[in-house]
Amino acid sequence: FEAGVSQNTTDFLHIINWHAAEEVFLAGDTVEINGMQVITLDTAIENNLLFFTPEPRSPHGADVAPHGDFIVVSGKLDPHVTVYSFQKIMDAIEAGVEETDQYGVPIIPMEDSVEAQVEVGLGPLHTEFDNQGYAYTSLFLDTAVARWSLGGENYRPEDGWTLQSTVPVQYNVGHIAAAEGDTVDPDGRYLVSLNKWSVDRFLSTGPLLPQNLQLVDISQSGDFMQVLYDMPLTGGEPHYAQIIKADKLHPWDVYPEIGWDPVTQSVSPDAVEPGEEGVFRDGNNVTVRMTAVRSHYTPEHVEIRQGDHVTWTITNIERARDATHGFALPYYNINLSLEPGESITFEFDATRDGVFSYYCTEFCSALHLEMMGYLTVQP
Ligand SMILES: [Cu+2]
Repeated sequence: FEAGVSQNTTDFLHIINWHAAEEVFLAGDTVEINGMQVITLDTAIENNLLFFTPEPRSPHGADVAPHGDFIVVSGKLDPHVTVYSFQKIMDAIEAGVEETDQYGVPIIPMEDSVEAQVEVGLGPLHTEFDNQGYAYTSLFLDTAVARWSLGGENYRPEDGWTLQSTVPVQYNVGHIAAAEGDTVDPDGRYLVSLNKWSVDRFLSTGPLLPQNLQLVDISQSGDFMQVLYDMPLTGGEPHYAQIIKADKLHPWDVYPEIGWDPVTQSVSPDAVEPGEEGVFRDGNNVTVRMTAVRSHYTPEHVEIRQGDHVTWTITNIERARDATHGFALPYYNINLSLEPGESITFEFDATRDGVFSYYCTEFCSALHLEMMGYLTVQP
C-alpha cells in the first residue's frame, strides 16, 4: 500500500469552487447515487469548478490562515510546509489553465499557486494559528511543534516566511489545537499538543500507554515556547480538539422549566406534576406517571400484568443544580439520567413476570440507597 500511495512525485491539492458547485446543483445538473445528488467529474470540469495544483507527497493537513489568504499544506514525506496563495490560485484560474491530468482536470502549476515553503522539520502534519502572526505545525517524527512566521502583509512581513523555533512534545504529536486557532480571530496564548504515546512521562501500568495531551505556552513572541502541563488520557486516541473562550458558553444550570424534554427543547406534553402520579390502565396499555425528587420516586410500587405494553414517564421535579437522579430497571434494559427539571418517557413490553427493583443510580443524598421501588409483573 505504502509504495502505491506514494508512487507519484506529487499529489494534488483539490480546489473546488463551491459557489459554482451550488449553481450546478440548483440547476439540477447532477446524477443521483445512493440517494445523494452527485456532480460528475465531466460536469465539474465543464463548469470550471474543480482544479488541481501539485502538493508535496502524502499530504496530511490543509489549513487556512485566519485572513483566508493562505492555505498551508503539510506533506508527511517532506520537511516543508507549503503555503498556497488564494489570490494566486484565483489569478491562475482567471488567466486560464493549460495542463490537465489524465481525466481532464486542469492543473495549476505549483509556481503559479505557491506563495512560500518553510522547512519546519520531519513529519509535518497539521497547522494552527495565533494572534501574533505565527503558525504552528505538528511534527510527528521530530515529536515537536514548530512555530513559524507567516510572511504575508496581514501577519509578520518583518519576519518573512521563517521557522522561529520548535518545542519538543512527548511524544509523536498528531493534531494540535491553539486557542480558537483555526478561526478568523485566533486567541493565541495557549496551544494543546495531542500526543500519541506518552512512553516515559508517567508511571507504567502495563503495555498500553496513555495518550498525552500537553498544554504549551505560546504567549510570547520569538523563540520562547514552553510545555506547562501533561494530561494523560486512557482509552482511544483523541484525534482533534477545539479551544474556545469560556465566555462564549452560556449553559443552563437546570432546565428552564420542570418537565423539559431536551430533544424537543420544550416542556414535554407527558411531563408529570406532583400530585398527578399513578398507574393508569387502558386495556393492555399501561401508563406509568412518576416523579423523582430527593430521594424518592412516586409511586414506589408499580403493579402490571404480563403482556402489558408500558409507557412510563419520569419527571425530575427538582430545581436545585446538584439534583440529578438516575433510574435503572435493569431487567428491562432501562438506564436513565434525569437532570434537574428533565422529563423522559420510555416504553417496553412486560414480557416476563416477577418482581423487579428499580432504583436511582446517582448518589443524590444520604437517603440515596432508599431511592428505589418495585415493579411487579403479575403472570
Ligand atoms: Cu436519586
